[in-house]
Amino acid sequence: MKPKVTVVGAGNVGAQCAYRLAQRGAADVTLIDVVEGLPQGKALDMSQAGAVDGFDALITGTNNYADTKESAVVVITAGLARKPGMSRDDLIGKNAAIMKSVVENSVKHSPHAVLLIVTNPLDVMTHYARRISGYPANRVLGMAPLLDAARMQYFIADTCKCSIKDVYAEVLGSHGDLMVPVPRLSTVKGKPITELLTAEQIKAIVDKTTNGGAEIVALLKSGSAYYAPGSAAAAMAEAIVTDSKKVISSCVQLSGQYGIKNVYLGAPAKLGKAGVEEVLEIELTAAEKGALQNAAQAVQALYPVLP
Ligand code: A3D
Repeated sequence: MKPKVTVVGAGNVGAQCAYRLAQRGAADVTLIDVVEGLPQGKALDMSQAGAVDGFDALITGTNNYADTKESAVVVITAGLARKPGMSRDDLIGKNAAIMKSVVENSVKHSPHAVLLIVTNPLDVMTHYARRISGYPANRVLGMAPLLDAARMQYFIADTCKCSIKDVYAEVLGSHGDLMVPVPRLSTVKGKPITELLTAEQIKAIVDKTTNGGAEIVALLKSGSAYYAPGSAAAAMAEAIVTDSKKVISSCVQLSGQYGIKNVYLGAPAKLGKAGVEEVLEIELTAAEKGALQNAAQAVQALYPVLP
């Protein structure tokens, strides 16, 4: 029997995550939403796509948390997405209420699960999910740094006119204006982009990465990005259920790394069955470390706003 991954929220991100998980084949997927019929309809549609795309996966749609029982990973995408002109932090009140009920229900039926948070504002919601769940920090993490790195990889590949597969990008910090892309550690086939591109080109890549989500929100006019976010959440859930020990940039609780304690922030983390099995501390310059500490302060300043 395959491990079970529950995806809460059958909207844009949740559906893409469920579909990519089904295609990847490492887990059975339960898709749950408050809207009746929505997860059931999408689960049927995805199951039938298996005939065309050549995968067998058990995808169940439901409105009942009893069907999520004994999930190995619960991916939480339930919540409002931003509209043009909104910051991610504007979502905090409404999404905290949704997060509370989702976490309480999930924990009741899957007391040993790893919670993977996608709902925005990401860094704050991940901290909140840990608080509500009472789980140890290794079993609650957030998706976003992987997405932010993917966006930076795209902008580097586009600038260098090379394959995205040859590009590595390092992004730390928060999922917002204080994100910390690190050009010095971002490479094309091992060569740092600081040796390949001009300072102006690098600044443009950093700015586009930081505003990557807002650019898509402005173009879509309603809703936010979902293909890359859903794929990133699926890749992380798979890394956990397969006990892969892959190092993936994740939103994790820091416990002294980078001089920061008790704050959820983006950093490279080894993922396996226990969730976050190790947070890696990479050597940063004083400026990079300072930027990370600014991000930590900004995220922490939002904690008192939570109910
Ligand atoms: P959307 O397509 O609106 O889907 C959200 C779904 O959540 C809807 O189907 C709702 O019915 C459902 N929902 C609402 N309340 C509940 C509940 N209590 N229980 C179960 N389901 C519920 O939005 P989306 O999929 O585009 O985005 C979902 C969330 O992810 C938003 O908060 C986005 O801001 C966030 N998001 C985060 C990232 C990151 O990189 C962290 C990227 C993209 C989106």
